Amino acid sequence: MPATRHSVCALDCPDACSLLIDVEDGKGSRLRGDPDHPVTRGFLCAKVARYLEREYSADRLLYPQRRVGAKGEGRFTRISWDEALDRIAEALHSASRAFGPESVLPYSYGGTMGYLQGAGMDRRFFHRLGASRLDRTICASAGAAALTSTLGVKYGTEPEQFAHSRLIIAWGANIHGTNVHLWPFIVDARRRGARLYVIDPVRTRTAGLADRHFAIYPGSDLALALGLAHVIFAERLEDAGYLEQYVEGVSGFRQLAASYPPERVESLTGIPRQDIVDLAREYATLQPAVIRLNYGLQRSERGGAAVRAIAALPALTGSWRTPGGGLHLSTSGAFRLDTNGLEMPELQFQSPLGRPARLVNMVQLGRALTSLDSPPISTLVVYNSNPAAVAPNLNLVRRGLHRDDLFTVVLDQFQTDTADFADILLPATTFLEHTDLYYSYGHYHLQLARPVVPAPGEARSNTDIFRLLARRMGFSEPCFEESEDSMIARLLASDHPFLSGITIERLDAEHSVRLNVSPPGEPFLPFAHGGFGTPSGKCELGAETLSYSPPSESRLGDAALVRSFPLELISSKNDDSMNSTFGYRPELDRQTTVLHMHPDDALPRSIRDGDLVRVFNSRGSCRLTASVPGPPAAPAVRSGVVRAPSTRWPKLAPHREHVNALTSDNLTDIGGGAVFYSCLVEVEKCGD
Ligand SMILES: Nc1nc2c(c(=O)[nH]1)N[C@H]1C(S)=C(S)[C@@H](COP(=O)(O)OP(=O)(O)OC[C@H]3O[C@@H](n4cnc5c(=O)[nH]c(N)nc54)[C@H](O)[C@@H]3O)O[C@H]1N2
Ligand SMILES: Nc1nc2c(c(=O)[nH]1)N[C@H]1C(S)=C(S)[C@@H](COP(=O)(O)OP(=O)(O)OC[C@H]3O[C@@H](n4cnc5c(=O)[nH]c(N)nc54)[C@H](O)[C@@H]3O)O[C@H]1N2
Ligand code: SF4
Ligand SMILES: [Mo]
Repeated sequence: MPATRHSVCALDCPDACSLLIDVEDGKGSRLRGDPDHPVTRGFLCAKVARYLEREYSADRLLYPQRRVGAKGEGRFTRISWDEALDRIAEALHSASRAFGPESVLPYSYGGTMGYLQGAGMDRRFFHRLGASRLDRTICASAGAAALTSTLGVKYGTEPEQFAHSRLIIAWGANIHGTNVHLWPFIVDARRRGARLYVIDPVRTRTAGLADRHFAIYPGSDLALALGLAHVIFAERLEDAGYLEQYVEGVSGFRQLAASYPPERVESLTGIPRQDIVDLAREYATLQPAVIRLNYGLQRSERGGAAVRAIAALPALTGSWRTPGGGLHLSTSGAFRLDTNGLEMPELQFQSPLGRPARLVNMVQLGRALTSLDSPPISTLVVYNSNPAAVAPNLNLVRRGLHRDDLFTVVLDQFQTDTADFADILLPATTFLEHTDLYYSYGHYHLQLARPVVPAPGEARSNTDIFRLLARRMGFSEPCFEESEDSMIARLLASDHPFLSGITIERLDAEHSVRLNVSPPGEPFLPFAHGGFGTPSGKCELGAETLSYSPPSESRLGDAALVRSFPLELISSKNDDSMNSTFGYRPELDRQTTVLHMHPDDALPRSIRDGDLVRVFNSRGSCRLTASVPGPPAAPAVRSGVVRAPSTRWPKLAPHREHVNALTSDNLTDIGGGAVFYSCLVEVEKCGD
C-alpha cells in the first residue's frame, strides 16, 4: 500500500499548490492536488500533473561535474563533491585576492518559491563573502514598486473572494494559462451572472473564454486606465465618500484624466471609444467589480506607471469596500516573515569588504559580464535560474558567458543552456526532496513541505551546498551550521499580527495555514476602511508620475525604429510551460517555436501558415514557424502585433536561436524591471 504524503509545488506560479503524493518503497507513484486546500481544490495544472516524469527523468543531474569541452559545448566529466567544493573555494579565494569579493556575482531567480532554497543559506554565504548583490528585477519589480507606491503594501483582493464579483477584469492576465487556480472562483462567479472581460493584446486562452476581449496595443495600458478614469469622473460615477476619506492626490488625478478623453485614448490604445465608455460605466456600476492584474503589462517601458494608474481605479469607484471588489496583482507582501533573520544582511559587515556590496541589475547580465569594471565580474554562481534562456538581450549574455576568464558555477537539476557554460556543475534537489517553507504571490496560505522522496545520486539542496561551501571557505559563524528547522523558526519569529499563532509545529500538522489577515471564515478586505501602508495612510494616486507617452519601442514610438521594425513582439508565457523549466519536453519545444501573426501582416510579407520565418531587429534574430490562422479561426493577435509563446531551451534550436536575442535589456520607468514586451521587430519569410 502506498503512503500518501504531503508536498507543495515550488514552481514560480501564483497558485503555490498543495500536493498529495503516493509513495511506495521510497518512490513517488501518483501526484495530485490536495482536495482540502481552499485554493488548490484538488487539481493541478497540466505541467505539474506530470512532474513525476521530471523527478525520475534519466536526464537529471546526479553528480558534480567539471567542464572538459569548450564553454557552451556541454561536455563534462564526473568529479567528487570534495573536488568540486575545493575548486570552487579556490576560485572564490583567488577572485577575492585578485579583484576583491565584489567580482563574484550570484545569479538566481524563480526556480523555487521556497524561502530556504530560494533566499536562505545562499544569501548568508554571499553576504559573508562580500559578493556583489543581485537586484532581482527580471519579473515583477516595476509592478511591485508601483503597487507599493499607490497602496503602500503589495497585496490585494483574496482569490477566494472573486466568487462574489459581478465583473472580473483580467488585465494583462492570462488566468487560465498562468494562474489556473483562480479560475474555479471565476466559474462560481459567472454561474451567478458575473461577466469576465479581458484586456490583452493577445487572444489568450483566457480571452477566448471571456465575455469580451479588448485587444489593446502593447504598452498603452496607462492611457486606457486614464481614459476609464476620465469617463468615471465625467459621468460622476466615482465614490466621492471613499475618495474624500481614503485617497490622496484626487484633484491632480482628476485633472490628468481630463486630458484623456475616449477619442484620444482610442488612438493610443486601439480600443474603440464607445468600448472605452461602456467599459468605464460597467466597471463603475457593476459592483463589486474586481481587477486581476498580472505582471504581463508591466514588462514595458511605462509598465510601472501603468500599474499605478490601474491600481487607482478601485479607489475611484470604492470597490475595495466589498467582498469581490478591489484588485489583485500579488499577495506576497502579506507574508511578513522575518526574512532578515533568514538572510542575515548584517554578515556584509563581516566580509572583507566591510560594507554592503554594489548592486547589479539582473536584467543587464550581459552588460555586467561584458563591460562592468572596478571590479569586473570574475566569478558567476547561478542557481534557481537559466539566464542563457530567459535573460533579455541574450546575444550579449552569451558573449559574457563565453569569456575565458570568467569562472562559472551552476547548480541545477537539469543540464540547461546555462549549465553548458559552467566550469563546475552541481546537481540540485527538487522540491520533493528537500524541506522548505512556501509563501505564495496568489493567495494567503503559508505552507511547509518535508522531503517525500530521496534525492537521486549525489544531488543536494541549495541549503546544503552553500553550507558546505561556507565550511570550505573557512566561514566560522554558527549561522552556517544552522538546521533547516531553526531557519524556519527564525522566519516565523516575526511579530507581525498576520503571523501570530503560526508555528512550525502547526505547519507540520496542518501543512497549510491561512495568514491571520482576517478572522477565520471572514473575507479579507484589506482597504475597505482605508488602512493603506503609504506614508499618508491613504491610497496615493501620484498623478505627477502618470502622464502617458508611448514606449519608444512601440508602434507610436521612435519613428526611425518603427520604419525598420514595424511589428510589436510579445513573448509572453506559454500556457503549458514554466519559463524554461520544462523546455526539454518535445511538445513544449514545438509550442515555443511558433510566431502568431495576423493575416494582414503575413500577407504583404508572403508568409503563409506554417512557413519558417526570420524575426529580427538590431539586437538579433530568431527563426520561428508562422501561425497564421485562416477563417473561421480568430487570429491570436491584432495586426501590428506578433506573439511568440515563451520560452524554449535554446540548445534544442538550430544555432541555439532564441526569442530573447530580440528582447531589450533596457529598464522600466520604475523598479528597474525588464521590458521584454516593449520590443519592435521585423519578420520575413525564410528562404529555403
Ligand atoms: N503556464 C505558465 N504559467 C506560468 C508561467 C509560465 O511560463 N507558464 N510563468 C510564471 C511566471 S514567471 C509569472 S511572472 C506568472 C505571471 O505571468 P504573467 O506575467 O502574468 O504572464 P504573461 O503571460 O507573461 O503576461 C500576462 C498577459 O499579459 C499580456 N500582455 C503583454 N503585454 C501587455 C500589455 O502591454 N498590455 C496588456 N494589457 N497586456 C499585456 C500578455 O499577452 C499575457 O497574456 O506566471 C507564472 N505562471
Ligand atoms: N522572452 C521572455 N523572457 C522571459 C519571460 C517572458 O515572459 N518572455 N519571463 C521572465 C520572467 S517573468 C521570469 S520570472 C524569468 C524566469 O526565469 P528563471 O527564474 O530562470 O526560470 P526558469 O527558466 O524556469 O529556470 C529556473 C531554473 O531553476 C532550476 N531549479 C528549480 N528548483 C531548483 C532548486 O531547488 N535548486 C536549484 N539549484 N535549481 C533549481 C530549474 O531546473 C530551472 O532550470 O524569465 C524571464 N524571461
Ligand atoms: S505550477 Fe502553479 S498551477 Fe501548476 S501545480 Fe504548481 S502551483 Fe499549481
Ligand atoms: Mo516571472
